[in-house]
Amino acid sequence: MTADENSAAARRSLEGLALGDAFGERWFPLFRDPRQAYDEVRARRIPEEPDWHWTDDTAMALGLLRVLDQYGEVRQTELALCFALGHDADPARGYGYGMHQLLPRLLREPDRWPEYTRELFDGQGSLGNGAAMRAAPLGAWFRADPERVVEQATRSAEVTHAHPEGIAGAVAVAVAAALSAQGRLTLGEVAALTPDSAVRDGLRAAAELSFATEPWKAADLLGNGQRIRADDTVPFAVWSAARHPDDLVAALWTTAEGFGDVDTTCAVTGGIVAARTGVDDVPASWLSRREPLPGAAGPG
Ligand code: F2R
Ligand code: MG
Repeated sequence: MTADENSAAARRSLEGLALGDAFGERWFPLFRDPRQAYDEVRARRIPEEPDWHWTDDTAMALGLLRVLDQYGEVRQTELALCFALGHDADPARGYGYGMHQLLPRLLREPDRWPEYTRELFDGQGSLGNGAAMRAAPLGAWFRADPERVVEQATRSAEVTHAHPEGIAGAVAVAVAAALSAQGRLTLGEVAALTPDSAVRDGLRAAAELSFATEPWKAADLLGNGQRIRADDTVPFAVWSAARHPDDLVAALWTTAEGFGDVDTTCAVTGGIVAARTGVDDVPASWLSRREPLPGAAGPG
């Protein structure tokens, strides 16, 4: 595979990640009336707002893709600086608490990421879903080599998420996107390549869960990201992707039905499924609403 092919594969995934992020984010205001929000999702009525803005999920995925485009692999200090620059340019994209602590420090001293990242959350490091939410395009990039997917996803996560659960979430999502890009996504294989962790336990539970299960029920069993942790976010989002591996819109509706951290669950699902489908079959009414990505004339 050439660098251009890898970049194009990652970009397809990124388009779906950003679509899921922006679509999912629009549901938060409706959560004030959960019954109405649920009815809207069940009726498959898209949020009416004309502008669906993407959030930190997309901002950080853009940073990661920029490093891959420049170096062809994860360079950790460069990635730390890229994330910090993205945060500095627009800190109001809904970043997690830990990232607001970490990224301004990395802007000044990006090479000290091992120490600063470890200091978060009383020295445990972050186990948030933030390393997972940005990892799908990386999986698409390295899709031909599963071991490299695992190694590069680990390196991409370590820059912000020192806790093993945060890292496992990123590995799982990157592996799922790589398998999706090759048309052979299964929850069992994602679990097999994910390090021993609560994330992997959740993926194994997801592998046992029939795709006939109602999405709200699946989210109830697997977690819907409400705790913003990798282990309560990744299993349901990957289950939704595996339920609709060839249909991005159906996958996003399934994920939205779980509610919870819906920008991030939808970003994860979107990035995984779009690694296979791209966004060509997404209705224009969705694509025209999504905030464009930098460096692109429009989604596609
Ligand atoms: N910030 C949010 N969502 C809240 C707002 C949602 C909505 N827009 C609204 O209007 O209501 N989303 C963003 O944060 C998530 C990514 O988080 P990330 O990057 O992992 O950040 P952080 O702060 O490191 O971790 C997230 C939370 O996880 C818990 N946590 C992490 N490590 C922990 C530890 N070692 N022990 C205990 N808890 C830990 C904390 O609660 C962190 O704040 C995405 O959803 C993104 O979109
Ligand atoms: Mg977000």
